[in-house]
Amino acid sequence: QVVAPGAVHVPEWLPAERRRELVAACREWARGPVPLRHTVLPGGGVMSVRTVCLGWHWQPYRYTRTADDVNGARVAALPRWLVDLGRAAVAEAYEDERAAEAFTPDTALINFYDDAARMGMHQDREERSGAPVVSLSIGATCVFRFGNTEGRGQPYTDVELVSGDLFVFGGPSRFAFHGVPKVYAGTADPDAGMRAGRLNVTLRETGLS
Ligand code: MD5
Ligand code: FE
Repeated sequence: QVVAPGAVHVPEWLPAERRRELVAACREWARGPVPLRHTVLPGGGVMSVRTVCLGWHWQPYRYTRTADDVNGARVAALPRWLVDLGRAAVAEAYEDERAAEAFTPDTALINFYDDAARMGMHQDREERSGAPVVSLSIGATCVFRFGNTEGRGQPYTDVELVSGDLFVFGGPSRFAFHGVPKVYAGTADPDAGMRAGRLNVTLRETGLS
């Protein structure tokens, strides 16, 4: 389950009940105060995933408190229970209670993929923190492409992520290129309340105040 130094995959970590809770919460956050939307890139491209944020609002390529690229509203707060879930995730992946206690996420990016959505290879570089990123996947199975820190191409490792999987990216893996080249249709997770598509929740420290 250690894919690379600092990159740890824990298959089916979230039990069905926690998956259901998270899906229900994401449905509420998707309604507002900032609605789930396709992010528009500076070059005019539109991302195929739909995103909603908590704590801080991610836009290419910075974090803001208000969604001035959507409706101007301030994003919802990151709830304490999600911070605790993130700490439990770090404890599980790294088997390191100190690293878990030190993890203080202040934002969540929630991405919804329909069966046709993809995410191109990119680095997450907007954060001003060396803290790990916690990634939770629910719903349809996808191919997650975990690359290197030099560029978008080879070498990379393709990992299938299924509903309930946890992935933690820290240390030397924190700034690796990564993407989601494929979501498998027909792999929904009705036990989690997902009839179609994939939900990914990432917990991060922005290092901003
Ligand atoms: C996803 N989201 O499945 C992924 C999970 C994003 C994004 O990529 O930017 O919203 S987060 C995967 C991730 C985060 C930080 C570092 C690394 C992977 N990595 O080093 O591979 O929707
Ligand atoms: Fe990313």
